[in-house]
This record gives sequence, C-alpha cells and structure tokens, in this order.
Amino acid sequence: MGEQDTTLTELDAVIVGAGFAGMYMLHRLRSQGMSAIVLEAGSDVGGTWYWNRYPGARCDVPSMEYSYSFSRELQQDWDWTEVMAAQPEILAYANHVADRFDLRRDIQFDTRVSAAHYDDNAMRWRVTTEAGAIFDTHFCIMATGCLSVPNTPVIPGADDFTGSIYHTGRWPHEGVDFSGLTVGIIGTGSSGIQAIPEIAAAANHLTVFQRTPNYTMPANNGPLTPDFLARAKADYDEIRATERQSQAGIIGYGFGFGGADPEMPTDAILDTTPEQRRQALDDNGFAAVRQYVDIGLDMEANELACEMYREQIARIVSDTKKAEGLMPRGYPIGCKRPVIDTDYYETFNRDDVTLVDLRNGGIEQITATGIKTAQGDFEFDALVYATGFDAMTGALLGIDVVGREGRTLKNHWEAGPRTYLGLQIHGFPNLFTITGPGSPSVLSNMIVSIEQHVEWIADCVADLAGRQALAIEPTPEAESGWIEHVNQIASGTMLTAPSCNSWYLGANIPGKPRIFMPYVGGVGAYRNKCDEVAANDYEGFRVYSADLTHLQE
Ligand code: NA7
Repeated sequence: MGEQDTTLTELDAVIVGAGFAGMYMLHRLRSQGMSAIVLEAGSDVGGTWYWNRYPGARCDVPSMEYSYSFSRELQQDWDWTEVMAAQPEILAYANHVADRFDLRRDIQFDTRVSAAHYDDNAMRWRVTTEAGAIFDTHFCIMATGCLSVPNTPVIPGADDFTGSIYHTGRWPHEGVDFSGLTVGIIGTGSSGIQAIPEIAAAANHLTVFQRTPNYTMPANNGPLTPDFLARAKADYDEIRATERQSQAGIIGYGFGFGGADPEMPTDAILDTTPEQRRQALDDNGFAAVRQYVDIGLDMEANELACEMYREQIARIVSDTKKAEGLMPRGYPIGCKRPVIDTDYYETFNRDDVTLVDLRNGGIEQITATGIKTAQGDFEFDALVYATGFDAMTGALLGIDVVGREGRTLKNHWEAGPRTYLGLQIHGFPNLFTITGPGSPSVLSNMIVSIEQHVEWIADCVADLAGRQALAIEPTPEAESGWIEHVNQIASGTMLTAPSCNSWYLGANIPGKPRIFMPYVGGVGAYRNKCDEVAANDYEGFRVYSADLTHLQE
C-alpha cells in the first residue's frame, strides 16, 4: 500500500481515463474554460493502446480514419505509415496529441478511481482514488473504455504454474522475448489471432488452446504511399463528414492501397450453385465469403457462407486434423466481433505450432508445467492469456458508483446495463459515460463515436451553464424506452442469434447478464438522434435548476 493521500480538490469536471476519450474530453472542457482533471490508472496516455502491447497488436480500422478529426492541423501534420496501424504507432500518436495540446498538466497518472458518490445536498460528485484523494466535482465523466478490464478465466490450478504468465491486455512494457521458449496461449479472439503468428515465429514451440474457432479475414495491410496520404489529406473534410453519417463510422476510404472504395455486394448466396461458390473461392479466397448480400439476413444463407469459409481453411491448412480443428461450426458469421489477421491460418502449417481444439475435451486444470485437458497434457515454459475483457460494463462496475439517494450502479444494472443513449443513467445526475452501453461504441470506429460523445457532452454542460441549471439526468421512461429500442433493433440479427455467444452479449463472463449491449442502429442515425434530443430541449432528460426539490422522482 502506498501512502494515503487525503487531499481534497474542487473542480468542474473529473474525467476518468486518459485514452482517446478522456484526452479529447479534457481538451474540450478546458477550451470551454472549465477546470477539469483526468484520473488515469496507467502511467501514461493511450488507454487500450497503452495496455495492449502484445506482439501483433494492431487496429482493424484504417489509420486515416482511426484518428481524431477535431483538429484540422493535427490531421494534416500526422503521417500514418500503414493502412492499419500497429500499436506502437497509435501509442506514439496518442503521445503526440497529449504533447501538442499540453494535456499532461491536467492528467494525474498512476491513479485508480475507486468510488464516485453523489452528494444529494451539494449536487456534486465526490470521486475517490485508491490512494484516498478526494475530488469534489460538478460533473463526473467516465471515459473508462469498453475493453479495459482484462478477463482472466478462473481455471483450477492457475496459481500452480511455475513459468511466466502474461495477459494480452496487460502486456509488459519492456516486451517479452520468447526465443528458445515453449509457449501456451489460451484464446483465439482478435488478440489471440493477432498474437499467434508473431509468437509462433519467435518461440521454439507454440501450443494454441482454442475453445471456439473464429471467423477471421485476411487484413491485407500494407504501407501507405505518400501519394495516397496526400490524396486522403486533401479529401479529409469529405471523409470525416461521410464517416459521421455512416453505419459504423468507417468508410474504408481507399481501402486496398489507394484503390476504389469497396463495392457493396448485390448477389444472394442462396441463388448460387456449389460450383459457383467454389469458383468464387478460387478467385477471391476468404474475401469471396463476404461478397453476398443475404448472409447477414438469413440463417440458411449464412450457413452456406460458413461452409465456404470452412472450405477455404481446408485449402490453406495442409494438416487435415488441424484444418478441421480450426473450422468454426454451430454459430453464424457476423455474430462475434469481426476479426482480421495476417497469416493466421498459414501459421498452423508450421510444425512448431500445435492446435488443441478444446471442443474435443476442455481444459481441466493448469499444472506447474502446463495445461491438463481431457485430451491430454501439454507442457510449456510461458502461458499467455488472450482471454479478452469484461466488456462495456466491467470498468464502470469496477468503481463503486453511488447516485442520488444512495442508489448503486451495481443494483441499477443488475439485469444488464441501462442507459439513455449510452450517455447517462437515471438516478445518476451529471454522470456521463463516453461510448457507454446503449451507444454504437464497439460496433463502430471508436474514435468517431468518442468525438461525437465528447462534443455532445461538452455542448450539454455548456448549455446547462447557460441556463443556470445545475444538473441533468434521464427520466426512467426515456431510459427504459431506449433500452427497449436497443434490444429490439438487435433482435433478429446475427449478433443475437440463439447460437451466438459473444462479449457484446456479456456471454464471455460467467454470471454476467445476457443482454446485447451496444447500439446497432448505426453511427449516423444515432448521431442524428442525439442531436435531435439536444435540440428538443433535452427530450427524455430532466434538467434541474438550483431548486433542489426538483431533484426527486
Ligand atoms: P475475445 O474476443 O473475448 O476473445 C477471448 C478468447 O479467449 C476467445 O477465444 C474465448 O473463447 C477464449 N477464452 C475465454 N475464456 C476461456 C476459457 N476459460 N478457456 C478457453 N478459452 C477461453 O477477446 P480479445 O482480447 O481477443 O478481443 C477483444 C476485442 O479487443 C476484440 O474484439 C477487438 O475489438 C479488440 P470463446 O470464444 O469464449 O469460446
């Protein structure tokens, strides 16, 4: 335990988290003349890109688009080097932004927030850190990230392992030298699929423990040419405007190294013959699986695409048993977060990579020297957990959040997260969540969604000040209506298919309520809704004046 810090600081806003959301929020509020501080558990900026330093960590959104748009000068000055940037480059960008806008002077690092309690009388939040410092603030803004609390499954014997243990979401800053070592990795989500080819290349031997094979597509990454960069920069205003009104905040500008934007499919897979589908695989490989219009709409169509997908694995992976082991079955394409990779399946053609398909017998326990499964024992020197995160709600529920009249966030969210627009929660006035559950967040280009939320929140608090109002919170009706809408538009999609188990649904964490958390309605429609709500005098919210009697049910 460090020394207790009992200082009390009064501010207009406390922002929790110094990732891309917290950094921009700070910049915005400061430029509105507000006093604000960012409290950050890590020792520097970057959020997810600060923690996830595992080999192969990379963004799956084109770098020209996965970047801030709020400063024209910034976007003109920064030169990305690859179509999709690797973690070190994104972290360098975050650091550049912190320096450029002099953000660090209002960020307190190595500071984990443990509690945020609303004081009904003062109508202010008291935010407490693990070290005991207290921040007394008008607004509390959670920029805590959607994938920031690593999930380490509880496996019997986990503490017995005598070799080194790593989690992709908490990778050592100095890196890990796997040369000469045998390694075991659990998990084949995005992180595992990115790390496996790199670890396999570095280590003596890699054993992959796979519970559910994923559908992953070749990333087709590559360097950005100076010509492409110049063209994209010239088009930036249009790129950003289109992103903001798009479905996912990504337009795939010049995807394919400066070529045309991808064409939307028009053919139905249900109208094709097996011969045509084989030909499509001959011509386009995995990309052929995406070229049909009906696979997201119809289970039968989706299953045909899954068959094509499996056939393509068999074409790449020469060992029939390994190929069979890598084939996803029993759940549709489009249910889990899409994964893209570099040489993932090719890696399994290496003799020094073993696949343990846990569908043939699961993990029984971790031992001093490896993992015991129902299909045999496997030994290695180092163990990597690529087992994901307690997504979307983990970080918020990890803080003891207590709102009006003593209500706890834990109780309020017992059956799953409830928010209005993913921005605010009934009973928790002046608490905002950036890319909270109920907003497009993880279904979108996070930076586009972050900017939209930051700007909405910044305008909202400026409006409140303008009308001498003290607080804002959603009505219970607006919150219920929104959650119903979030669920209703997700139902019937592949994302909520009964056979689908994803972290979008909370299905990766034992005991977590199964509810579809992000908003599937699209970034553009969602932005328009948020703007409309604000323009309609904050429809669905209660805005409180200084008259405290209004702050009740
Ligand atoms: P994910 O996508 O949640 O993947 C976690 C993986 O770990 C997944 O393959 C899980 O299998 C596996 N897992 C989790 N618990 C276990 C146990 N107990 N035994 C075996 N395997 C297990 O996390 P990522 O970090 O890869 O990616 C998260 C997001 O970060 C990603 O979508 C991008 O947006 C960036 P399961 O599928 O649950 O059977």
